[in-house]
Amino acid sequence: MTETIALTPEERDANLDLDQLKQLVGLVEYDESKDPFPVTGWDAIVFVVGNATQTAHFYQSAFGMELVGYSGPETGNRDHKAFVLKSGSCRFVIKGGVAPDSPLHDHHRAHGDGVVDISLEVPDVDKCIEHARAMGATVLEEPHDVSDEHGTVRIAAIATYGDTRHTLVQRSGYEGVYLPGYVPRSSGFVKREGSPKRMFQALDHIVGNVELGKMDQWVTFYNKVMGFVNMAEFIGDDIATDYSALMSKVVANGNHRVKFPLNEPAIAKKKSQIDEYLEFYRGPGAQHLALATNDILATVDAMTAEGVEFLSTPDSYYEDPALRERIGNVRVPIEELQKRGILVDRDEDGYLLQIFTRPVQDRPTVFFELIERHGSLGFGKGNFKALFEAIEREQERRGNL
Ligand code: TYF
Ligand code: FE
Repeated sequence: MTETIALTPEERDANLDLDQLKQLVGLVEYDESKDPFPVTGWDAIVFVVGNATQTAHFYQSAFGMELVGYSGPETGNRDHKAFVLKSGSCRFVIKGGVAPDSPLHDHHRAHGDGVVDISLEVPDVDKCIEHARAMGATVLEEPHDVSDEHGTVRIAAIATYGDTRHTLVQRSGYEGVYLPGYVPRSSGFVKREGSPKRMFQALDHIVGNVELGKMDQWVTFYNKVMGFVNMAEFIGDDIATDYSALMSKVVANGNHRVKFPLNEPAIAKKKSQIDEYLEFYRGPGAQHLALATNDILATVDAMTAEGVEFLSTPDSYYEDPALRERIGNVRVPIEELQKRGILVDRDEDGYLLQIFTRPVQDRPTVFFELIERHGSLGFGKGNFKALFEAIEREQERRGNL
Protein backbone atom coordinates (compact mmCIF):
# COMPACT_ATOMS: atom_id res chain seq x y z
CA MET A 1 0.00 0.00 0.00
CA THR A 2 1.28 3.43 -0.89
CA GLU A 3 1.14 6.12 1.73
CA THR A 4 0.07 9.43 0.18
CA ILE A 5 2.61 12.10 0.94
CA ALA A 6 1.26 15.16 2.67
CA LEU A 7 2.60 18.68 2.96
CA THR A 8 4.27 19.54 6.25
CA PRO A 9 2.82 22.54 8.13
CA GLU A 10 5.99 24.44 7.17
CA GLU A 11 5.39 23.77 3.49
CA ARG A 12 1.75 24.79 3.81
CA ASP A 13 2.82 28.01 5.54
CA ALA A 14 5.12 28.66 2.60
CA ASN A 15 2.13 28.25 0.24
CA LEU A 16 3.78 25.35 -1.57
CA ASP A 17 1.51 22.76 -3.12
CA LEU A 18 2.29 19.09 -3.53
CA ASP A 19 2.86 19.23 -7.28
CA GLN A 20 5.22 22.16 -6.91
CA LEU A 21 7.10 20.30 -4.21
CA LYS A 22 7.47 17.18 -6.32
CA GLN A 23 8.99 19.38 -9.00
CA LEU A 24 11.07 21.46 -6.61
CA VAL A 25 12.80 18.71 -4.62
CA GLY A 26 11.82 15.45 -6.35
CA LEU A 27 9.41 14.25 -3.68
CA VAL A 28 8.13 10.67 -4.18
CA GLU A 29 5.31 8.52 -2.77
CA TYR A 30 6.38 5.65 -0.54
CA ASP A 31 5.04 3.23 2.03
CA GLU A 32 5.96 4.64 5.43
CA SER A 33 4.54 1.64 7.29
CA LYS A 34 7.50 -0.51 6.15
CA ASP A 35 10.12 2.09 7.07
CA PRO A 36 12.11 1.17 10.22
CA PHE A 37 13.14 4.84 10.67
CA PRO A 38 10.44 7.05 9.12
CA VAL A 39 11.58 10.62 8.41
CA THR A 40 9.09 13.31 7.43
CA GLY A 41 11.68 15.79 6.20
CA TRP A 42 14.20 18.42 7.29
CA ASP A 43 13.54 20.06 10.63
CA ALA A 44 16.33 22.63 10.87
CA ILE A 45 19.94 23.12 9.86
CA VAL A 46 21.90 24.35 12.86
CA PHE A 47 25.09 26.34 12.23
CA VAL A 48 27.69 27.30 14.81
CA VAL A 49 29.48 30.47 13.78
CA GLY A 50 31.95 32.96 15.25
CA ASN A 51 29.42 35.78 15.31
CA ALA A 52 25.77 34.72 15.12
CA THR A 53 24.54 38.32 15.39
CA GLN A 54 26.26 39.20 12.12
CA THR A 55 25.74 35.87 10.35
CA ALA A 56 21.98 36.16 10.99
CA HIS A 57 22.13 39.50 9.23
CA PHE A 58 23.95 37.93 6.27
CA TYR A 59 21.27 35.26 5.78
CA GLN A 60 18.60 37.96 5.82
CA SER A 61 20.33 40.35 3.43
CA ALA A 62 22.24 38.03 1.12
CA PHE A 63 19.90 35.00 1.15
CA GLY A 64 16.61 36.87 1.71
CA MET A 65 15.70 34.78 4.76
CA GLU A 66 13.26 35.99 7.38
CA LEU A 67 14.15 36.22 11.06
CA VAL A 68 11.37 34.48 13.00
CA GLY A 69 12.78 33.38 16.35
CA TYR A 70 15.47 33.88 18.94
CA SER A 71 17.04 32.49 22.08
CA GLY A 72 19.75 34.29 24.04
CA PRO A 73 20.68 36.10 27.25
CA GLU A 74 17.51 38.23 27.08
CA THR A 75 15.38 35.07 27.10
CA GLY A 76 17.32 33.33 29.87
CA ASN A 77 19.86 31.50 27.67
CA ARG A 78 23.16 32.73 29.07
CA ASP A 79 25.29 30.33 27.02
CA HIS A 80 24.68 31.46 23.45
CA LYS A 81 22.59 33.42 21.02
CA ALA A 82 20.52 31.53 18.45
CA PHE A 83 18.67 33.15 15.53
CA VAL A 84 15.96 31.22 13.68
CA LEU A 85 15.65 32.12 10.00
CA LYS A 86 13.24 30.85 7.38
CA SER A 87 12.87 30.80 3.62
CA GLY A 88 9.83 28.86 2.45
CA SER A 89 9.94 25.50 4.23
CA CYS A 90 13.66 25.78 4.98
CA ARG A 91 14.79 26.66 8.50
CA PHE A 92 18.30 27.69 9.57
CA VAL A 93 19.29 28.18 13.21
CA ILE A 94 22.45 30.27 13.64
CA LYS A 95 24.23 29.87 16.98
CA GLY A 96 27.19 31.69 18.49
CA GLY A 97 28.69 31.45 21.99
CA VAL A 98 28.07 34.30 24.45
CA ALA A 99 29.48 32.85 27.69
CA PRO A 100 33.27 32.77 27.31
CA ASP A 101 33.25 29.11 28.35
CA SER A 102 30.39 28.10 26.01
CA PRO A 103 31.09 24.72 24.38
CA LEU A 104 30.13 26.36 21.08
CA HIS A 105 33.47 28.17 21.16
CA ASP A 106 35.27 24.82 21.28
CA HIS A 107 33.34 23.68 18.23
CA HIS A 108 34.17 26.89 16.45
CA ARG A 109 37.85 26.72 17.43
CA ALA A 110 38.11 23.33 15.74
CA HIS A 111 35.84 23.73 12.73
CA GLY A 112 35.25 27.41 12.10
CA ASP A 113 31.77 28.33 10.90
CA GLY A 114 29.87 25.18 9.98
CA VAL A 115 26.87 22.91 10.34
CA VAL A 116 26.64 21.12 13.69
CA ASP A 117 23.23 19.60 13.37
CA ILE A 118 21.18 18.37 10.41
CA SER A 119 17.98 18.08 12.34
CA LEU A 120 15.19 15.92 10.93
CA GLU A 121 11.48 15.82 11.65
CA VAL A 122 10.21 12.33 12.47
CA PRO A 123 6.72 11.07 13.39
CA ASP A 124 8.02 8.74 16.14
CA VAL A 125 11.31 9.52 17.91
CA ASP A 126 11.23 6.44 20.14
CA LYS A 127 10.78 4.09 17.19
CA CYS A 128 13.73 5.69 15.37
CA ILE A 129 16.04 5.56 18.37
CA GLU A 130 15.16 1.98 19.16
CA HIS A 131 16.01 0.96 15.61
CA ALA A 132 19.15 3.15 15.44
CA ARG A 133 20.49 1.73 18.70
CA ALA A 134 19.86 -1.84 17.56
CA MET A 135 21.85 -1.03 14.41
CA GLY A 136 24.78 0.28 16.45
CA ALA A 137 24.25 4.05 16.22
CA THR A 138 25.73 6.38 18.84
CA VAL A 139 22.79 7.88 20.72
CA LEU A 140 23.89 11.35 21.86
CA GLU A 141 20.59 12.31 23.49
CA GLU A 142 17.95 9.86 24.69
CA PRO A 143 14.32 10.60 23.74
CA HIS A 144 12.83 13.19 26.10
CA ASP A 145 9.99 15.68 26.14
CA VAL A 146 10.60 19.43 26.04
CA SER A 147 7.61 21.68 26.77
CA ASP A 148 6.48 25.25 27.03
CA GLU A 149 3.14 27.03 26.81
CA HIS A 150 2.98 26.23 23.05
CA GLY A 151 3.08 22.48 23.49
CA THR A 152 5.50 19.57 23.75
CA VAL A 153 8.11 18.24 21.35
CA ARG A 154 9.92 14.94 21.80
CA ILE A 155 13.60 15.03 20.94
CA ALA A 156 16.60 12.71 20.64
CA ALA A 157 19.93 12.88 18.80
CA ILE A 158 22.30 10.49 17.07
CA ALA A 159 25.85 11.04 15.86
CA THR A 160 26.77 11.11 12.19
CA TYR A 161 30.09 11.93 10.41
CA GLY A 162 32.65 14.02 12.31
CA ASP A 163 31.16 16.22 15.03
CA THR A 164 27.88 16.45 13.10
CA ARG A 165 24.65 15.14 14.60
CA HIS A 166 21.09 14.40 13.60
CA THR A 167 18.65 15.69 16.15
CA LEU A 168 15.29 13.98 15.65
CA VAL A 169 12.25 16.11 16.40
CA GLN A 170 8.74 14.80 16.89
CA ARG A 171 6.65 17.96 16.74
CA SER A 172 3.20 16.52 17.58
CA GLY A 173 1.45 19.78 16.65
CA TYR A 174 3.82 22.01 18.63
CA GLU A 175 2.81 25.62 17.95
CA GLY A 176 5.79 27.66 19.09
CA VAL A 177 8.19 29.43 16.74
CA TYR A 178 10.82 26.62 16.74
CA LEU A 179 11.49 24.72 19.97
CA PRO A 180 10.51 25.41 23.57
CA GLY A 181 12.66 28.24 24.90
CA TYR A 182 12.68 30.20 21.64
CA VAL A 183 10.67 33.41 21.37
CA PRO A 184 9.26 34.99 18.20
CA ARG A 185 11.51 37.69 16.80
CA SER A 186 11.41 39.76 13.65
CA SER A 187 13.78 42.41 12.43
CA GLY A 188 13.45 45.77 10.74
CA PHE A 189 15.23 44.36 7.72
CA VAL A 190 13.72 45.70 4.50
CA LYS A 191 14.30 43.84 1.25
CA ARG A 192 15.78 45.62 -1.72
CA GLU A 193 13.14 46.81 -4.15
CA GLY A 194 12.52 44.29 -6.95
CA SER A 195 14.11 41.41 -5.09
CA PRO A 196 11.99 38.23 -5.04
CA LYS A 197 9.67 37.49 -2.12
CA ARG A 198 11.84 34.45 -1.36
CA MET A 199 15.19 33.55 -2.85
CA PHE A 200 14.54 29.84 -2.26
CA GLN A 201 11.58 27.72 -1.20
CA ALA A 202 13.09 24.55 0.23
CA LEU A 203 16.24 22.63 1.02
CA ASP A 204 17.10 20.01 -1.60
CA HIS A 205 20.19 18.16 -0.34
CA ILE A 206 23.15 18.43 2.00
CA VAL A 207 26.47 16.90 1.02
CA GLY A 208 28.76 15.36 3.62
CA ASN A 209 32.54 15.12 3.17
CA VAL A 210 34.08 12.08 4.88
CA GLU A 211 37.63 10.71 5.01
CA LEU A 212 39.34 8.66 2.34
CA GLY A 213 37.92 5.13 2.26
CA LYS A 214 34.95 5.95 4.53
CA MET A 215 32.24 6.78 2.00
CA ASP A 216 30.83 3.25 1.80
CA GLN A 217 30.76 2.95 5.58
CA TRP A 218 28.63 6.10 5.79
CA VAL A 219 26.35 4.91 2.99
CA THR A 220 25.87 1.73 5.03
CA PHE A 221 25.20 3.80 8.15
CA TYR A 222 22.38 5.67 6.40
CA ASN A 223 21.03 2.41 4.91
CA LYS A 224 21.08 0.38 8.11
CA VAL A 225 20.61 2.90 10.89
CA MET A 226 18.27 5.35 9.18
CA GLY A 227 16.59 3.20 6.51
CA PHE A 228 17.77 5.52 3.71
CA VAL A 229 17.84 4.16 0.15
CA ASN A 230 20.60 4.55 -2.42
CA MET A 231 19.93 6.87 -5.34
CA ALA A 232 21.21 6.11 -8.81
CA GLU A 233 23.65 8.97 -9.13
CA PHE A 234 27.23 8.44 -8.03
CA ILE A 235 30.77 9.42 -8.93
CA GLY A 236 32.89 6.29 -9.22
CA ASP A 237 36.55 5.52 -9.67
CA ASP A 238 36.43 6.25 -13.39
CA ILE A 239 35.32 9.89 -13.10
CA ALA A 240 37.37 10.38 -9.92
CA THR A 241 40.79 9.69 -11.38
CA ASP A 242 40.09 11.62 -14.58
CA TYR A 243 39.10 14.94 -13.08
CA SER A 244 36.91 15.04 -10.00
CA ALA A 245 39.40 13.82 -7.34
CA LEU A 246 36.41 12.61 -5.34
CA MET A 247 33.99 9.74 -5.15
CA SER A 248 30.35 10.24 -4.25
CA LYS A 249 27.22 8.22 -3.53
CA VAL A 250 23.76 9.49 -2.68
CA VAL A 251 21.28 8.27 -0.06
CA ALA A 252 17.73 9.55 0.48
CA ASN A 253 14.92 9.04 2.96
CA GLY A 254 11.76 7.25 1.81
CA ASN A 255 9.96 10.29 0.40
CA HIS A 256 13.22 11.81 -0.98
CA ARG A 257 12.74 15.11 0.84
CA VAL A 258 16.07 14.44 2.55
CA LYS A 259 18.96 13.62 0.21
CA PHE A 260 22.55 13.16 1.35
CA PRO A 261 25.33 12.82 -1.21
CA LEU A 262 28.47 11.59 0.57
CA ASN A 263 31.90 12.46 -0.81
CA GLU A 264 35.32 11.02 -0.07
CA PRO A 265 38.59 12.24 -1.58
CA ALA A 266 40.18 10.28 -4.41
CA ILE A 267 43.83 10.13 -5.33
CA ALA A 268 44.06 12.06 -8.58
CA LYS A 269 46.46 14.30 -10.46
CA LYS A 270 45.68 17.24 -8.21
CA LYS A 271 44.95 17.71 -4.52
CA SER A 272 41.34 16.79 -3.90
CA GLN A 273 38.90 19.57 -2.98
CA ILE A 274 37.66 17.11 -0.35
CA ASP A 275 41.10 16.99 1.26
CA GLU A 276 41.17 20.78 1.31
CA TYR A 277 37.83 20.70 3.13
CA LEU A 278 38.90 18.00 5.60
CA GLU A 279 42.07 19.92 6.39
CA PHE A 280 40.36 23.25 7.00
CA TYR A 281 37.23 21.89 8.72
CA ARG A 282 39.50 19.62 10.73
CA GLY A 283 37.58 16.49 9.89
CA PRO A 284 34.39 15.35 8.21
CA GLY A 285 31.41 17.69 7.97
CA ALA A 286 28.70 19.21 5.82
CA GLN A 287 30.19 20.56 2.59
CA HIS A 288 27.36 22.15 0.63
CA LEU A 289 23.68 22.84 1.07
CA ALA A 290 21.55 22.89 -2.06
CA LEU A 291 18.68 25.38 -1.96
CA ALA A 292 15.73 24.72 -4.24
CA THR A 293 14.43 27.73 -6.13
CA ASN A 294 11.70 27.98 -8.77
CA ASP A 295 13.42 30.95 -10.42
CA ILE A 296 17.17 30.54 -10.38
CA LEU A 297 17.72 33.59 -12.62
CA ALA A 298 15.94 35.92 -10.19
CA THR A 299 17.68 34.29 -7.21
CA VAL A 300 21.16 34.60 -8.71
CA ASP A 301 20.49 38.22 -9.65
CA ALA A 302 19.17 39.07 -6.19
CA MET A 303 22.04 37.33 -4.39
CA THR A 304 24.63 38.87 -6.70
CA ALA A 305 23.17 42.31 -5.97
CA GLU A 306 23.77 41.55 -2.28
CA GLY A 307 27.39 40.63 -2.88
CA VAL A 308 27.17 36.81 -2.93
CA GLU A 309 29.95 35.38 -5.11
CA PHE A 310 29.35 32.44 -7.45
CA LEU A 311 31.84 30.19 -9.19
CA SER A 312 32.44 31.27 -12.75
CA THR A 313 31.75 29.11 -15.76
CA PRO A 314 33.87 29.66 -18.89
CA ASP A 315 32.15 30.74 -22.14
CA SER A 316 33.45 27.54 -23.74
CA TYR A 317 30.91 25.59 -21.62
CA TYR A 318 28.03 27.36 -23.41
CA GLU A 319 29.70 27.52 -26.81
CA ASP A 320 30.21 23.76 -26.94
CA PRO A 321 27.74 22.45 -29.58
CA ALA A 322 27.51 19.20 -27.60
CA LEU A 323 25.89 21.17 -24.76
CA ARG A 324 22.92 22.31 -26.85
CA GLU A 325 22.52 18.79 -28.11
CA ARG A 326 22.72 17.29 -24.64
CA ILE A 327 20.26 19.64 -22.92
CA GLY A 328 17.65 20.25 -25.64
CA ASN A 329 14.93 22.75 -24.75
CA VAL A 330 15.11 24.51 -21.40
CA ARG A 331 12.78 27.25 -20.14
CA VAL A 332 15.28 30.09 -20.62
CA PRO A 333 17.66 31.06 -23.44
CA ILE A 334 21.16 29.68 -22.94
CA GLU A 335 22.45 33.27 -23.14
CA GLU A 336 20.63 34.04 -19.87
CA LEU A 337 22.33 31.09 -18.21
CA GLN A 338 25.71 32.09 -19.65
CA LYS A 339 25.43 35.68 -18.35
CA ARG A 340 25.18 34.29 -14.83
CA GLY A 341 27.32 31.15 -15.12
CA ILE A 342 24.37 28.81 -14.45
CA LEU A 343 25.00 25.16 -15.33
CA VAL A 344 22.40 22.91 -16.97
CA ASP A 345 22.06 19.15 -17.11
CA ARG A 346 19.52 16.75 -18.54
CA ASP A 347 18.83 13.09 -17.79
CA GLU A 348 16.07 10.64 -18.67
CA ASP A 349 13.61 12.31 -16.26
CA GLY A 350 14.11 15.96 -17.15
CA TYR A 351 16.59 18.75 -16.59
CA LEU A 352 18.02 20.89 -13.83
CA LEU A 353 19.72 24.28 -13.54
CA GLN A 354 22.38 24.76 -10.86
CA ILE A 355 25.08 27.15 -9.67
CA PHE A 356 27.52 27.15 -6.74
CA THR A 357 28.67 29.93 -4.42
CA ARG A 358 32.19 30.43 -3.19
CA PRO A 359 32.70 29.36 0.44
CA VAL A 360 30.61 31.69 2.62
CA GLN A 361 33.01 31.92 5.57
CA ASP A 362 36.74 32.46 6.11
CA ARG A 363 37.74 28.81 5.87
CA PRO A 364 37.37 27.14 2.43
CA THR A 365 34.71 24.77 3.74
CA VAL A 366 30.93 25.28 3.53
CA PHE A 367 29.30 26.63 0.36
CA PHE A 368 25.83 26.70 -1.19
CA GLU A 369 24.25 25.45 -4.39
CA LEU A 370 21.12 26.86 -6.01
CA ILE A 371 19.12 24.27 -7.90
CA GLU A 372 16.03 24.56 -10.09
CA ARG A 373 14.70 21.11 -10.98
CA HIS A 374 12.48 20.37 -13.96
CA GLY A 375 11.87 16.67 -13.57
CA SER A 376 15.49 15.62 -13.15
CA LEU A 377 16.14 13.75 -9.91
CA GLY A 378 19.91 13.85 -10.43
CA PHE A 379 22.64 16.11 -9.10
CA GLY A 380 24.11 17.46 -12.33
CA LYS A 381 26.33 14.59 -13.43
CA GLY A 382 26.85 16.19 -16.85
CA ASN A 383 28.31 19.26 -15.13
CA PHE A 384 30.81 17.51 -12.90
CA LYS A 385 33.75 18.19 -15.22
CA ALA A 386 33.03 21.92 -15.65
CA LEU A 387 32.19 22.27 -11.97
CA PHE A 388 35.29 20.53 -10.66
CA GLU A 389 37.49 22.57 -12.99
CA ALA A 390 35.89 25.72 -11.55
CA ILE A 391 36.48 24.47 -8.00
CA GLU A 392 40.12 23.73 -8.84
CA ARG A 393 40.59 27.27 -10.17
CA GLU A 394 39.39 28.47 -6.76
CA GLN A 395 41.68 26.05 -4.88
CA GLU A 396 44.57 27.41 -6.92
CA ARG A 397 43.68 31.03 -6.03
CA ARG A 398 43.76 30.01 -2.39
CA GLY A 399 47.14 28.33 -2.78
CA ASN A 400 45.67 24.95 -1.87
CA LEU A 401 46.19 22.95 -5.03
O1 TYF B 1 25.58 17.44 -4.83
C1 TYF B 1 26.14 17.07 -5.82
O2 TYF B 1 26.43 15.90 -6.00
C2 TYF B 1 26.45 18.09 -6.89
C3 TYF B 1 27.84 18.02 -7.43
O3 TYF B 1 32.25 18.54 -4.10
C4 TYF B 1 28.94 18.19 -6.48
O4 TYF B 1 26.13 19.34 -6.41
C5 TYF B 1 29.57 17.08 -5.97
C6 TYF B 1 30.68 17.20 -5.18
C7 TYF B 1 31.17 18.45 -4.87
C8 TYF B 1 30.56 19.60 -5.35
C9 TYF B 1 29.44 19.44 -6.14
FE1 FE C 1 24.84 19.37 -4.84
